[in-house]
Amino acid sequence: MPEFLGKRYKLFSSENFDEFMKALGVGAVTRKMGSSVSPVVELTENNGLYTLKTTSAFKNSEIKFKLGEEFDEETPDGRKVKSVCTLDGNKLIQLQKGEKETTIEREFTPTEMKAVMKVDDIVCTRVYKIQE
Ligand code: DKA
Repeated sequence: MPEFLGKRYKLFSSENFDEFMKALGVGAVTRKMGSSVSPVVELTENNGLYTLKTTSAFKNSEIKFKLGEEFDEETPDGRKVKSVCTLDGNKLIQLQKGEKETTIEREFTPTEMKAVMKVDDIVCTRVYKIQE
């Protein structure tokens, strides 16, 4: 079982998140809330069913998926999208299709998780540190 499953990673740094949310049409109040919190992210797996939990004072969200199988997702800001996740080594690659196409690549290491999120020509990078 990959070492990063079941570990909790807390947001440590964030670049371009406001621009990323703006490009997705997220309103000013939600952007402010979204930018002010440091979510904790945890990926677990049980019999091929993966759960990605994101917890923060603003919102808790959870997606459940099987690798390569499309599922319906409601994003923390309320967009309804079709998502598909694949795992490439220690990198979880999520493609979200809605009004816009978004990719979120989360690379897990024993000490941190780095999320690179792309929409249009915007690249947002968020680094999360492992919680002991
Ligand atoms: C995270 O996991 C952020 C995930 C991206 C959410 C997209 C828009 C959120 C608006 C509050 O840290």
